[in-house]
Amino acid sequence: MPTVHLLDYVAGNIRSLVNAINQVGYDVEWVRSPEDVRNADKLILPGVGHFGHCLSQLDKGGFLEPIRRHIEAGKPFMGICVGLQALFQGSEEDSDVPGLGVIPTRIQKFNDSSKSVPHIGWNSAMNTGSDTAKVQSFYGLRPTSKYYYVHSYAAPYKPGALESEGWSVATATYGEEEFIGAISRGNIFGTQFHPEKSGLAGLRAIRSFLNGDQFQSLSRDLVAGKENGLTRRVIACLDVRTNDAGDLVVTKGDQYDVREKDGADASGHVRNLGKPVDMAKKYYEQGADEVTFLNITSFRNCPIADTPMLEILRRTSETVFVPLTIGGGIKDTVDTDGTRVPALDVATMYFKSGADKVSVGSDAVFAAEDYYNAGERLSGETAIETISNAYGKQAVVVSVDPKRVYVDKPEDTHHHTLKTKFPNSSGQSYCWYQCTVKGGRETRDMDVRQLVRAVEAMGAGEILLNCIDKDGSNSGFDLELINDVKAAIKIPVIASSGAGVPAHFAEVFKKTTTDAALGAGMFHRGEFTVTQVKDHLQTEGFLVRQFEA
Ligand code: 1PR
Repeated sequence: MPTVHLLDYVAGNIRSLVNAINQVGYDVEWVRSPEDVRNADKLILPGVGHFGHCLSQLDKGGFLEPIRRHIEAGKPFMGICVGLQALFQGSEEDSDVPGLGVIPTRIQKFNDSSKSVPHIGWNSAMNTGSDTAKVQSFYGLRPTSKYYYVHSYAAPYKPGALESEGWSVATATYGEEEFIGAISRGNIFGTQFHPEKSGLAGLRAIRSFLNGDQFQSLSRDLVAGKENGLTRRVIACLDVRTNDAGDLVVTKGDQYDVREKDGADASGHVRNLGKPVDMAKKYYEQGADEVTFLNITSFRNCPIADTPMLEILRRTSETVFVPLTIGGGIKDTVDTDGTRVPALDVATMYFKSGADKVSVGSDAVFAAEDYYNAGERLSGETAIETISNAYGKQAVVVSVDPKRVYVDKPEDTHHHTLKTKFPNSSGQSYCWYQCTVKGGRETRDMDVRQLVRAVEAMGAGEILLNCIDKDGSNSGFDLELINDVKAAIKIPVIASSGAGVPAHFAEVFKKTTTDAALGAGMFHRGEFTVTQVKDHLQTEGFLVRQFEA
């Protein structure tokens, strides 16, 4: 197999990139020293997290000069995400640390006054020349394709400026901001998106770069119907646990109770809806924009390094090229031999096995309690902070499991209430959302707004907003809860719990400003496919990404 050199200079999820490179027929040779860069023919510089941290690490390792020389020598170079940003002069994220300066402008933060930041999801990489009669694309990028982005900083696009210097540019638009999604000149290719997480469209970009296939003319039908912008993100969630026979299965509860209690099988057994790896692949091929695994029991009886979820991630990431999130048990832990394993190390094992994000549940509630008890001071030691600092905030999701608590009037509780359109059977029409831990088994004296604000301050990048009352109900999302949480924070929110039909997805995108929506039971029971949800959203006028075969 031909090879490509890969520079893994910060801890990151490199596994999915390696899988993607293998998938398109190349082997990876690791760059361990500056000397390896000098010997490289094709070089890929991936990057996640903080610009300043990445660039200083490269500098400290003595890599910057060899990279510069590699580029100047005209050898193929590809930068991904912060690897692309490294090509610029510098970044607002850390103005003390210079970039390589190959592109004479600076990276800036997205404006978060009117939209969620980070920008997470599937957006365009649309060649800026694509309106002309003959459309020339670079490295297999197509105006009709969508690519997976996750970042808070980007290079703003100024029409014509870089093109006049010989650069080919493809852009994406987020809110009112148009920014550089991909760029190329001569031997250089950079993508702000993650091609390794962008399905077949991303694999095509990697393959084109590795094969040296820089320019292609596109037929008009590949350009027709193009629409720049972020698509509505649809996520498939798999709750995974061991059943009574000891097998790892995808299950699904009603209000978090996963045992059969009625119908033909009223056995009280754990519901078995299928095998995790097979189901993840099925949803990927139906067009799921992300797949989330929640380990809803923590397999405490085996060493952490042998946790079955690690194997599930390894196998899934070989064939599923969209972001994978793993939740359940992300916290400081004591291993079976008594060794203390910090949450960061637990997360690292998952990242190395193919996860792109970890989802913190119960531990986030405990950390938020400590945060308020300390007068809203950060300790720097929580799972959220340590993982976010090491891997970037985009890698940390907080999964929230709230439950409605009804009261007669707001003064009856010190928690934030809302007036609901759905009073309870006693006629109470105010409610607050109480946080729970341990899969909803224990309630805490904290409301959902307190929790999301605290975890945003700690560096969480996204909220997975479940609702125990709605879980498994097929009655639609809790729109009141979603709007209430969205109003409290800037980071993206994934609406979860209650989806029963495709119209529920259209409803949540119409009536709330949620950034993404997640379904579980309706997909697992085979009632609807992800494709049907996307088709419905498209009919309703929403921009979606369809699976590219
Ligand atoms: O506390 O960090 O170990 O994390 C445990 C994780 O497992 C949390 O994310 C928690 O939400 C989840 N969890 C724990 N117990 C259950 C359970 O069901 N017994 N599942 C559970 C949570 C909720 C959603 C579900 C949606 C959509 N599952 O993920 O998929 O409600 O369902 P629907 O579309 O069918 O209505 P920690």
